[in-house]
Formats: sequence, C-alpha cells, structure tokens
Amino acid sequence: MRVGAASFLGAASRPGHYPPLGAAEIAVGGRSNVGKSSFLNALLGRRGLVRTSRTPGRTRQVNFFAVGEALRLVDLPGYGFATGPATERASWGPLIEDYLATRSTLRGALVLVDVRRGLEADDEQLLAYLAHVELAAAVVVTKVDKLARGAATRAIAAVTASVPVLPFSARTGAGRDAVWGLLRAWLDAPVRTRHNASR
Ligand SMILES: Nc1nc2c(ncn2[C@@H]2O[C@H](COP(=O)(O)OP(=O)(O)O)[C@@H](O)[C@H]2O)c(=O)[nH]1
Ligand SMILES: [Mg+2]
Repeated sequence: MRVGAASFLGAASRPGHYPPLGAAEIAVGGRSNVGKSSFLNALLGRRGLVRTSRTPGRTRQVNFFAVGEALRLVDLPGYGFATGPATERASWGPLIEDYLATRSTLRGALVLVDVRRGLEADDEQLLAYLAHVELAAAVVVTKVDKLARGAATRAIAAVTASVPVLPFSARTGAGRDAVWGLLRAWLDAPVRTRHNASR
C-alpha cells in the first residue's frame, strides 16, 4: 500500500467530541508503553508525527491522523497504567468504548501487545469488546527485536487469539508490509452496518 502524506487531524478527550466523519478509520489500541506511538510512526514512515514518550499514561485522548485521502489512523488512549488521578483513569474506558461502538466510519482495530508480556487481561477485554461491537480486529505483537529469534518465535506463537496475530518491530521495520496488507484488506472489505453505530 502506498502511504499518502500523513498529518495530525485532531483529538478527542470526551465521548462524542470527534472530528467530523470523513475517510475510513482504523483504530490502534494497547497498554501504555506497548509501543503504539512508535508503531504508528514506523507504519507511516514518519519519525516524529506521533509523539513517543518515556512517561507512559500521558496520552489520554483519542488522536486522529489523516493518511492521504482514503484512510485515518486513530490512536486510542493507552490503558492499564496504574498512576494518575482515578477520575482520569475512569474516563479512558468510556471514551474508548464510545468511539469503538459509535464511529460509523471505523473499519477495524489493532490491539498492540508487547512481545515480552503477551496478551493480558486488559487486552482480552478490549478484544472481547471489539467482537461485541462486531469490528474487525487483529493483534500486533510489538518490539519483537527485543528477544532473540527463537524466543521471539515462541512468544509470538504463545499469543493465541481468534483474530490475526502479526509480529512487528518499529526498530527494524519487520512486519510493516503484513500490517499494511491487513489494513488494505479491511478497507477493501464490504462495509458492514453495525447495529449500534449511530454517528
Ligand atoms: N526495541 C524496541 N523498542 C521499541 C519498539 N517500539 C517502541 N519501543 C520503545 O518502547 C518505549 C515506548 O514506546 P512508545 O511508542 O512511546 O509507546 P506508547 O506509550 O505505547 O505510545 C519507547 O522507549 C520506545 O522507544 C520496538 O519495536 N523495538
Ligand atoms: Mg504513545
């Protein structure tokens, strides 16, 4: 897939307050520090577009990036980070759920997991929610360069999900073409009308 010019489109910090509907959207979620910003930058071939951070949990908004005319990538707030005011923590879930349940142009969601941690309870919950709202989903196993080849292969095989599992490294670029292939398939698939997608 040829990647069009990417640009920041806007952010939402409250349910419903999203940029106007436009191009098809694909959401990217995962625990804080899983490598989500690095994944997006590597996918887009843009080093600094999405801020990578050494202070996990700071990004509490849904961030929208336009990729050419036909696609938007949507960076969901990182979950599972256990510091910060409880009120802020409590707001992430409803925001993510509202966006996933209601966004009519949303075509699928990637759930990122660190190769050294695998699928954890929060990730399973997100996958279950995606199945519940009938969205296409896949797991991207990040930072595969952090393990030796054999250990990485075993760790990736241990990620068992009922959706595709794709290994990825933002550092080496491994897995980039496979991810783009999946996204293209999602964009090419017929749009299904979800019962609860209202806006
Ligand atoms: N070795 C390696 N480090 C990575 C990779 N992806 C992210 N990181 C590092 O993991 C940390 C968290 O990355 P970031 O993209 O900010 O994660 P986010 O909080 O999920 O957005 C940073 O120090 C990154 O440099 C990867 O593929 N390989
Ligand atoms: Mg980030």
